[in-house]
Amino acid sequence: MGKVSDYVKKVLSRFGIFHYLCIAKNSKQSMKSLEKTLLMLLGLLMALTASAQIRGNNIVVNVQPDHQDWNYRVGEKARFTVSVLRSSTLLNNVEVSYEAGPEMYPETKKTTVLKDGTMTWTGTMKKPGFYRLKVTAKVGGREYSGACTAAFSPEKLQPTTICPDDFDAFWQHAIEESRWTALEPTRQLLPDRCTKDVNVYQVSFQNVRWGSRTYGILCVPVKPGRYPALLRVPGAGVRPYQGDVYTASQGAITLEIGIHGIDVTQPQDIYDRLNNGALSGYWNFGLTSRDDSYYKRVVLGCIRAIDYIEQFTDWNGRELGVTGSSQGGFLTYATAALDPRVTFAAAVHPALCDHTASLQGVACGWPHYFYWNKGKGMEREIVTSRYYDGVNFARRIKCPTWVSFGYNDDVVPPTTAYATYNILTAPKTLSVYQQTAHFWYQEQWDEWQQWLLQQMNIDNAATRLADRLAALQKRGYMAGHQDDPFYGLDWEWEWGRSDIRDLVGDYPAVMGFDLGGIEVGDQKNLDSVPFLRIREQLVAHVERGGIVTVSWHPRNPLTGGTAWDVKTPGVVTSILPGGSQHQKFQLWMQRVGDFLASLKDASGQPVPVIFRPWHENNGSWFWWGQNNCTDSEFRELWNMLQDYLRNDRQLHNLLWSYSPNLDGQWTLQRFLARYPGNDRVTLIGEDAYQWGTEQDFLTAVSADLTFLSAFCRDNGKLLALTECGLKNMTDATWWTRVLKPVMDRFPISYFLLWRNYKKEFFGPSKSHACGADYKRLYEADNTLFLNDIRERQ
Ligand code: BMA
Repeated sequence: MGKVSDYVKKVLSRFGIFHYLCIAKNSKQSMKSLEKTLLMLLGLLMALTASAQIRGNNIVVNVQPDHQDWNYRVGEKARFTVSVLRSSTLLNNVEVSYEAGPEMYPETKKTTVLKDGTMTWTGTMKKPGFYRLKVTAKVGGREYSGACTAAFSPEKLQPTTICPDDFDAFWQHAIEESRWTALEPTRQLLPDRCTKDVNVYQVSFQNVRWGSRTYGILCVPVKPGRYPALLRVPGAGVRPYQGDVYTASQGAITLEIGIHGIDVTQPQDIYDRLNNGALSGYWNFGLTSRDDSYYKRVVLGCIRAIDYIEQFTDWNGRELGVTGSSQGGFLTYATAALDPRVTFAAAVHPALCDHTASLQGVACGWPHYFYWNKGKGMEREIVTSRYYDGVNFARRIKCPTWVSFGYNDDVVPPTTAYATYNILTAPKTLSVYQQTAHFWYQEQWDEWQQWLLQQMNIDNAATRLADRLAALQKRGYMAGHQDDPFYGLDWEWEWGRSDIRDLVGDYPAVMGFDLGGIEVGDQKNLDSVPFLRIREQLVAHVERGGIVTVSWHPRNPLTGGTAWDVKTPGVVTSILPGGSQHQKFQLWMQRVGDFLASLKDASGQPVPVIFRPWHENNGSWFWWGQNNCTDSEFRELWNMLQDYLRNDRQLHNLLWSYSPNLDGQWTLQRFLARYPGNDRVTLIGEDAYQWGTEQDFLTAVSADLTFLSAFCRDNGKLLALTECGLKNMTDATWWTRVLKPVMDRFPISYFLLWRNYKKEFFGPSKSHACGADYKRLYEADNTLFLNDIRERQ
């Protein structure tokens, strides 16, 4: 039964029915008849899955704009072509009525007969907004509608809603007051809904006063662990909930709550009666006072839900998101704005935004409080609405936010959704699906799921790479080489060539590349490799099943010198917020971000990259090194780059590697002084060269790997030698005699030999005496090259 329920919800959602139900168009419309239809449809869908299905209409009204993205500039003319089609061909002598004009304020309403089933229409707007042409054809006693809503400079739309001065004080006080009531949570297992991977419970907790409870469905992965969490807030309506078993099965705790303070597992019939009885039009309840508003308890219930999640010992203490559509979009904005514990938010066609727009003759958010009545005699309601306007919440959000809606939405006007999006100052992503009305497209649903999983660090390119590295590590350690496909000891720029492949017949499993120089807009990196070539070879290696790592030797932003220019103190200080070079460094980060964002495979998917900036920071030869900045400055530096790439640029293909230099004397305290934190690092690698005697190297590297491997084991991190080598291979048996025995003792993921630059080389070559020893390394059972890691991909 559990599976069936989940399936039902998925089916409903995918067919857009769920969201149709989320909002009855207005309070006058009977939810009951809608839900009856729903149940019929559902029965039909399930009955028909094995046989023929009913899908779509044979008659279609198509309204097509002349701009593919449906976007126009103010004053520009949008030309629409209408076609009424039967079996994909134009229908003759069809009667249509149409209305055209700014959204919710049509200027033209006409009826006409289309001789050949087609007509054109031109519309424009003098100020930013949305212009809709809606056409309804009458054929055989039935009505068929189609619409197209063109956007005019939508990025310039601004909401009308005023923010009360005491908005924050009101909500802070309300939250504090609600916390005087203990949560006193209850949890009841729903055995018939559990799956082999997910335990499903009905839970409840007190929200704003004794006895007033929020109910919901909690889904928790069966496998013990610490998981990210997702709060799902509902669309409008009164109904039971199934919970989000699907997301939970991917490795997350999910809590889907209802808002009405009642059990969420009863038969539909009970909710129908409430919906038509005591809760009918609940969105209008208490509109005359901010303290009486129905939504006050609802919003506070969402905050208490976060209080509740925070107590879970199986929550990982990091990712905590909120998402919902329609009324749930509004609640998403409210929760993310009021609660700093929320780390990401996704709002789909968010309702309750910009209530007062209609007072200025502009489309206003659902439930269109001041549309028909034009706000006459409703001063108190207008004041109240400002405390419950998605716009005033959106302004306050700080976490990454994903927003999606359709231009054809006739419940939540895109005018309000876009204006609210524009007011967001948080890192934000807009994904428009022009043609959807108040429902979802499959692609939109998938994109939303994917975004949520990425925010929770589940199933993104970097997580998949981490899993792969962990699995490969059990079989041995991978061989790596910097700049492998560009040049070697006695060749350069030969397509497909590699010193390692020349010698052993296979590419190294890991290839390293460096971005030094990209920050200043150079075409080639500090070692004269064109960035175009780096992108091409990096992607090629991933496409052939290999693994890539990227380092960055940025120039000195204060002096203009190289990464090794450490004569002038205060370089890190100068680029942190408030520093003289801060702005310049923003541009440098932007260029790095542009390059990393461009690393996509042939199907357009981001390729996973082990990214290891600010390496060797425990030495003092780089401007970010030990004596060149304080510990806290270093961590600020790390966070500034990571937050920019992760949050502002939304790059989820980077596996972050913290990569200090061979030290020999690590203590936990010293290591932690600069360590960015477990939530910021996936792989810890050391750069370990033998610059001095073999004995000194062995002593130091053994001590370091003993320390680091224990740290990695205790903190769930991967371990690697992110750079290593013996300059110019002055000892032809160094690899198997010195390096290999050490590596054999530790759970190392890979070792990366630095580049084969003629004057300073670290890798093997067929033309050098060390080649024979490297072959022995290749032949060992526990060394992995490209073919070894490719075959089991
Ligand atoms: C160093 C040397 C330099 C090179 C730099 C960045 O260790 O190999 O020649 O410029 O790495 O790759």
